Amino acid sequence: SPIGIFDSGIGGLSVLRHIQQQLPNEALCYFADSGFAPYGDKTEAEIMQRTLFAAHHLLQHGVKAIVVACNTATAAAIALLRANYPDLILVGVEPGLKPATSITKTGCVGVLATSRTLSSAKYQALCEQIQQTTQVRFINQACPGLVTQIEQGELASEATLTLLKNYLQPMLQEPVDTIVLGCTHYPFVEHSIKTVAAQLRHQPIQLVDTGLAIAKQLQRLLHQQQLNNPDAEQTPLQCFTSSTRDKLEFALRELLHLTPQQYLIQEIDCN
Ligand code: DGN
Repeated sequence: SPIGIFDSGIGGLSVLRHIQQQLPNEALCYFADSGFAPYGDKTEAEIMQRTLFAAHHLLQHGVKAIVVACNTATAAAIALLRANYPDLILVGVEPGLKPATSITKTGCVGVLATSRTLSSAKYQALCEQIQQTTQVRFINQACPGLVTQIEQGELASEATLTLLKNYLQPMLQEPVDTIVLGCTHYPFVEHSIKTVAAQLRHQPIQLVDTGLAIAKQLQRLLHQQQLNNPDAEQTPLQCFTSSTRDKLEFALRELLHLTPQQYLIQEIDCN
């Protein structure tokens, strides 16, 4: 049976590509809730409802594990999912503050995420926990509008670069040397972030993406429960979207470099 992966849109594909590399034998099932993106401006209750919907849909397709490949949905709803599905392998994503803490030399780390993630109790608790044992300072920056740009395939347009400049300028006035990509959409604008950061500051900035760590954690859990697939499967990536297929198709081709034979897309009715 497949592994289910879910995000508010195409952002979770930045996690999916690591899962594909790390677990090449596994069949994957991806749910893009693009009809309801961005989650950043939804209420916590709405995000919980969407997350339950996505999990239910994936389970109907027989998944053996679910990766909530969205920081916003993880912060708002992973506890609810765990309570509803206590026996299911569930993996969430959260901003990579711990890896950033071990990388930074200046002790000052920038965090880019949605405002929902940054204001969540889960994120606040993570910051406090780290600050009890280290002197590292976190400079948080919410990035309204950035997920929408990425959903539209605008990875390096003038408008996206201007938005990034506005968000990076304040944190780069501090001695930040490491920036956490605290939203799964953001690795797709990694190149633009580096370009803009280099214009604002000459010292190199290290970016932290948690996709690989998530894939490894999933691998460990599958192994522990002996649910990993020992034989190579040649099934195409099965995708579902709550919006029209075009955005997702663009992302699969342009961002993951898949050929049309390697995926199937189904539009689903969410109401
Ligand atoms: N990819 C989601 C995340 O990691 O938070 C984006 C949330 C959103 O839709 N704004």
